[in-house]
Amino acid sequence: MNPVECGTPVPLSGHADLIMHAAPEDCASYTHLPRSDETENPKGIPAQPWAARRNPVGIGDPCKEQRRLAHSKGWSMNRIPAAPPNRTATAFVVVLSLGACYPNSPNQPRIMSYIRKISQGLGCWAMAATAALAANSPEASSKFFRSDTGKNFGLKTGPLPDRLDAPGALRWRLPVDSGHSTPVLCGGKIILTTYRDAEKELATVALDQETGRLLWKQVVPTARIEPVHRTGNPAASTPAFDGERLYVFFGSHGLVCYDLDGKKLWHHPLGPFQDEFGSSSSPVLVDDKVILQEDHDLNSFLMAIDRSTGQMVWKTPRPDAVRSYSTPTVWTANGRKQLLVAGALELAGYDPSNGEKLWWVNGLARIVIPIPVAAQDMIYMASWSPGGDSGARIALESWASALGRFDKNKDGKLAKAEVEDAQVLDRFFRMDLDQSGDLIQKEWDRHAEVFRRAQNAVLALKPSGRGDLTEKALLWKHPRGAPYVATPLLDNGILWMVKDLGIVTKLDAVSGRVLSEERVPGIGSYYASPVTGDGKVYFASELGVASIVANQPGWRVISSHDFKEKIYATPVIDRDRIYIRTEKALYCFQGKAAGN
Ligand SMILES: [Ca+2]
Ligand SMILES: [Ca+2]
Repeated sequence: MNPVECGTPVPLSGHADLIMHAAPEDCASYTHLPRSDETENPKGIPAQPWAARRNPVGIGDPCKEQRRLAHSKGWSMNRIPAAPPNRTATAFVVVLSLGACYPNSPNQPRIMSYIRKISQGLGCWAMAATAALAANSPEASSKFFRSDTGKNFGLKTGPLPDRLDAPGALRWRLPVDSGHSTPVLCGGKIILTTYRDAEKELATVALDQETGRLLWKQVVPTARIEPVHRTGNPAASTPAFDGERLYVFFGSHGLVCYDLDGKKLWHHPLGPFQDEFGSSSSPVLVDDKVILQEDHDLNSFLMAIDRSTGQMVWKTPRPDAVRSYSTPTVWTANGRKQLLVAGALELAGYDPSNGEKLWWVNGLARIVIPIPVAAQDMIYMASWSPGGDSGARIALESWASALGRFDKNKDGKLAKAEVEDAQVLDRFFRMDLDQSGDLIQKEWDRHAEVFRRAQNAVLALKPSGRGDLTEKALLWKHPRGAPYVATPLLDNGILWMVKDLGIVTKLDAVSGRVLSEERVPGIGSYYASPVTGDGKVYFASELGVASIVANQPGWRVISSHDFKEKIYATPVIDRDRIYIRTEKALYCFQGKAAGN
């Protein structure tokens, strides 16, 4: 263990996969360890396919809502698009001009999320004070994205920094490989999944939570890396943790279980999934099972895997579910646990013991990325995707019309070479369910139906009973403010949401009343979900601007800091520290330091 030279990137013991870069004010605490995974990760092992999570693309993003709000507030609409807007709409009837808005904010990474184990009958971590025993267990003390079921981590956070650029606020910065997964804190370790593009290497790494030093790294053997969306990353799903074992999902490589020392316990192969954007949904835990939701173009399913053996317990097909990238939430209602599963157009409740679909509610977007937020007896579901806003809907023309325009050889099918419409070509892969290279009416109509039924909204639900609860369960519905990727934050009766352009909408969770519609300093897309602690809500934009807003009914921006490194992962708060993962590094900020 050698101290790292202050401020100098230093390759770790003979491998340059992780480099520690000591913050000058804290360099004495930096040490490094040799990697401990040599036996698990031999180079040249025959690899296997695996997939990653990636970002769905929608084609025209009308951005009407953003424009309306920006106009009313006098905001600038400037933003930096990741790609030129696609404005050609021919086969699709776009009932709204695309304007100068950002094209499509894809989805994120984000993805990710989780759940956690909670004391019986109580639904959320905020109640953990009543479950001291559970709170003392390793599992209960672990923290990862939405392990708090959407609430904050309780009352023990803080002090947290008011300014990330204040002197002493940065405890350490550690350059890490790319990845959109959210850091997992467990047993004094920070777990990350990573991807190195040059070597096509997918890995799970463990860092010391105090110092950031590398403890171990495990690489999964892969023959190929499946393509991801332009904003996606193969290391997108956030691991789950139960106090003893980590459950790491690498798309079509499947689910891998490690102990806290990095020893592989089992591997459950999965995929490949039919989805050119890959898979980003994250594993969640309930009872003795690991739950996975995989909604892709074909063969979507929800499944449970035995935590200890890696064997499948049950698998429930989701034949009507087209691609989406949400993650299930565990909800306890009337003393019974349910899996809340959000997919395209529909939120459903499943019995975790056997996978039975108990009820469902329609009214979701055509691509759903945020995860359900569960309160005690309420569920909040926000979803948005291009083409679902009232007055800005995208509709697919009829099959007869499309045939008339494109079917040059009059065989009743549309070959890719026949279609001259960019909007259809953009979606050709997902529409061509049998991957035959041409579209038939059944494939066309299925996609048209998804557009027809899509709704962008925030729903407050109180489901009770079985079957279709669309009408019965709805308490209120808000048509604006729903994010594309970032999961809402429910705290102290306020539902916080951040969507592209940095628009933050705060709703009264009981009534749905708008408390405020404002904008944080960072423009552009938002993939990271907001988190809260110590009276502050932290936001992070794709372009790397982190903003701190006072957690109060009124609106007050405390500070903003530009990392100048892209951010996709959701920050994690633990006591007086906040961990922020950028595309290049993991940062640990501390509120106790001088200057805060
Ligand atoms: Ca044809
Ligand atoms: Ca076909």
